Amino acid sequence: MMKIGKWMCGLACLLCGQAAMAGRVPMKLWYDEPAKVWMTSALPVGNGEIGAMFFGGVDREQLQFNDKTLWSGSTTKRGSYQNMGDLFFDFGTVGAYEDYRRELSLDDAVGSVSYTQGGVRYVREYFASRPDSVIVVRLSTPGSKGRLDFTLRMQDGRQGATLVEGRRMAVKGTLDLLSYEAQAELLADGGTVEPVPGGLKVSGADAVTVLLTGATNFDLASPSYTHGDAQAVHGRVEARLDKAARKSYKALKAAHLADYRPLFARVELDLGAEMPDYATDELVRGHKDHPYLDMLYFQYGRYLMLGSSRGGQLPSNLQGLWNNVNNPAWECDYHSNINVQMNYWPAEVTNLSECYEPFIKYVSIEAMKEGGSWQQVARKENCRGWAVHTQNNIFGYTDWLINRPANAWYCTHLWQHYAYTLDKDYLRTTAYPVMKATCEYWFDRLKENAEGRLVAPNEWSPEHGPWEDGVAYAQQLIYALFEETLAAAEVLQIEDGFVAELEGKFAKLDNGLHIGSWGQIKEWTVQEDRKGDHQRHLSHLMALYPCDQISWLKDPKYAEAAKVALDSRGDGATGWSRAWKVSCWARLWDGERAYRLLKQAQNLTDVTIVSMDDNAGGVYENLFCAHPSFQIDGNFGATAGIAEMLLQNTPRGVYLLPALPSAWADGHFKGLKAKGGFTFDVAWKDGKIVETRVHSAAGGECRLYLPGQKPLRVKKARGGKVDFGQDADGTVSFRTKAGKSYCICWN
Ligand code: FUC
Repeated sequence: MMKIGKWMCGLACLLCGQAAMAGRVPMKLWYDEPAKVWMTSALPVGNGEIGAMFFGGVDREQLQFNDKTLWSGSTTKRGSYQNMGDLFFDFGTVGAYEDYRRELSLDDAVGSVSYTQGGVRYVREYFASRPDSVIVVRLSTPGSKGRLDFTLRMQDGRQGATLVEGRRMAVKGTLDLLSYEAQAELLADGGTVEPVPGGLKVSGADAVTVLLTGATNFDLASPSYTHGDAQAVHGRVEARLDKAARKSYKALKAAHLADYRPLFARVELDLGAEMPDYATDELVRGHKDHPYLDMLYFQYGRYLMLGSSRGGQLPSNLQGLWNNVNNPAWECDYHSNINVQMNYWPAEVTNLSECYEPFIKYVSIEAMKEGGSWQQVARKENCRGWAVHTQNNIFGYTDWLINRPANAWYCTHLWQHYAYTLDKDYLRTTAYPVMKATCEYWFDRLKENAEGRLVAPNEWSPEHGPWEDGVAYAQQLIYALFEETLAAAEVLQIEDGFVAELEGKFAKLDNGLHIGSWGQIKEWTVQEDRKGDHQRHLSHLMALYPCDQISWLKDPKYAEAAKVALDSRGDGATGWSRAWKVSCWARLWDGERAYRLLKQAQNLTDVTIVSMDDNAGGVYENLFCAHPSFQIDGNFGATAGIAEMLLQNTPRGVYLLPALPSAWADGHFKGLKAKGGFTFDVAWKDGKIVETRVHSAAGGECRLYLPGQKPLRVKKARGGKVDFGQDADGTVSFRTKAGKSYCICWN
């Protein structure tokens, strides 16, 4: 009660336009010992394009780092995502230490390590700055002077030589197509710095700042996939370091916080829990039901998205951008049959629309590249438009099984970005041309079946079963593509031959919803679905989530059949699959089941090799999702799933708390987004909404689906009654003005 009351005061402040940061529960991962294993316990920082993992070792610190564009391979060779390199800090202090703490603050995107050794308090901070394009490490000894002694070495990820010049170190090299370079600069306050083989030795310093950055000459938009040569990369890296080195540590950190904090703070989730006293590994191991874990896991997905998907032209890959080896699982690539898509499920709803941009660029640039490899895949099948296979590198190379419906799936993402932002220029210039080209691919590819319905020939259901005509996966995705492209044409007021053809084809399209012999949504047309088939992909339930053709508010018999099919898949599975099931159960408004799946998704594991075992998925100590091995899709999928439990876009309007489990009886969220440019703040008590505030970015009618919950009044944020209507089915609607906020009152 206390917490809700406090928030409602906060709400009043919010309504006056002031940020209600005070009282926010800190979002932190923390541990009382150094990390031992990169995958399971080191902690990530990232600025969206470059990132690092820190271990927090006392005798030796390792900072492994990445640039998202560093790939071997080419337009004709798969290659793989690479480790860029490591920084090693050797302190040479083998001895006891105490009061050790290793932390990652999600609120600030700052990592820290502190401990006491030999009577000296050692403190380190780590962050990846977007404004300055550098990773920063600060070492200090508060209260002591001249006590920092260590050797810093830089190691190339491919065993290349390390160049040391002055206070700077560099590694560089070439891969199949790309040139890369990374540089680090050491800035010491006091003491001495001298070169040693492969590094720099610091003696008696008061504090040290290390700046690190890296780049390649990758350019997605260029036909050669490169821009400039090794010298140009060198110039770029050097310029970044020169600029950053002119700033004080304080100024670098201030710029980082000013950039990051407002983005992260857009969304708050409070499930009625304070930050517990347990270290994060202990929290997952022994106190998994503590709601703080859900708050943290939710926000971790947002943190990881900001860290791996800002700027540039590449989406986050299978590990976001964090990878310490040169032969990662599945090349740490772009898988088109669930993984890269799941990475973007939380983007709009959790208010990180700008993080969508790299994915949108990747899809729109590759799809529209004249004669590019995605177009060639389509031409080989005598189709216009474009298509991809399952595995994709960053140079347009696409292989393993063809996954034609992925083109429609990617387009649903292009549409999502519009549906939330209502950015018509983006829709006209970027999304619509790709959506149109994709429809044309399917115009050329679809065929009529015996019933006169249009079906996709010879399709699959990833990654099992036969190839057949008209499987649910393909039909449901093409349905979404056609429906959304028609909606886009309407928004853009396009009425031409293409739109007329699309209308005709949409009317004849098989929608992929067929109910089978045991009451399930059928996965295939000919082959019988096996009850109890626990295959991890839920490809026949695309229409339930992430698409929306299936809803209790449309034709409930399909929602019932989806429930039967989902239930048959079971609760086990790999990391991302469990996360997907959270969203699916949320869409079916079964909060307890969604919660159960979320708890399964948080099973602690230390398995670091690839496993397809139903029982192996979960999380590591560092809360990276374990497929296993580490796959970040499950992190993003779980964040989206938690959001889906709290807010849903339905055919009758925004449904607040549609799948609230009893474990989250009291709480509030702030800043979740719904389609149409609406942002919601909601507080609830005993499972019932007590306060709602909605901000309208674009104006228009705000529609809420609130079965059984009649609001007393709707008012403008600064007072003033607003007329609203409520239908018998629970739909509340009122008109909004762009830029204005409204309160919906329940008591
Ligand atoms: C898909 C999945 C696997 C794995 C791989 C990276 O092929 O079926 O489980 O996630 O992507």
